[in-house]
Amino acid sequence: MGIVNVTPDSFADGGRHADPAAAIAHARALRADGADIVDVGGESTRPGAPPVAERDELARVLPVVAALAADGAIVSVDTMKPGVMRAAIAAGATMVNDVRALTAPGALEAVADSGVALCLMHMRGAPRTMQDAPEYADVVAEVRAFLVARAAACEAAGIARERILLDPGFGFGKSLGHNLALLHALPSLAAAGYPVLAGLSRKSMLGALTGRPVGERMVASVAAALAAVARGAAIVRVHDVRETVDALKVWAAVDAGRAPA
Ligand code: 9MG
Repeated sequence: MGIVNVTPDSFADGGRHADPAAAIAHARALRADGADIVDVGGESTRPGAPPVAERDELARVLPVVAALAADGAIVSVDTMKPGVMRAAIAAGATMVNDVRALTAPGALEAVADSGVALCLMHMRGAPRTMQDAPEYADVVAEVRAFLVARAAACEAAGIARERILLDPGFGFGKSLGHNLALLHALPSLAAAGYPVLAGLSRKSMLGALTGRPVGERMVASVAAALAAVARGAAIVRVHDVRETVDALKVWAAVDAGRAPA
């Protein structure tokens, strides 16, 4: 999954694809590099990010979603707002990626009324405050229980199990230790029976491990993506699609022990 931020303030590429034409060109390049899905977002979720009005978010994402869907791309919309979910689905998005796991009023219904896929992510708190000393008694058990409960709520609302993915939400209200515990324990989340999506690309946990600023975390991001796939992730959400695809090809061939067909 390639990341397309149509925002002026995302942490890793803020402003570079802020207008729809630049975002469309970027998404097309990510597809050419091997992205199977493009995730289009119009509101930054980086720690401390201010909220964006629905009207502004719609103006950012809808032209991008529509153009990519017309290309035949699998388009995911990264949003917490039910109104944006509905409009993006009408414009051709076939997946909703919600960092609030459909907890906003009306979000469950917006997705249940459609046939699209859904990523439920765990976040402790809200983007503005989530990194203020997050605490857990058992981060792995708590994140897993939250996600499984949200998936059950979605299924009860009529969303078929096959449409649901789970994501532990690396960096969303978690310390470095929490993030590493979750990555190490990814197989236990995968054992819940839903495909797992992992987003580690360029995140501050990689800066903490390597000492590198955000613009120099590509190698660490590729290593993290490989680690996530090796531990059961079905989808990795990344900025550096070409490098990640290359690394995954090598890893998959070694894992299979034979040349690709
Ligand atoms: C929007 N967004 C930013 N980071 C993310 C992550 O790790 N997972 C998902 N699903 N979305 C994310």
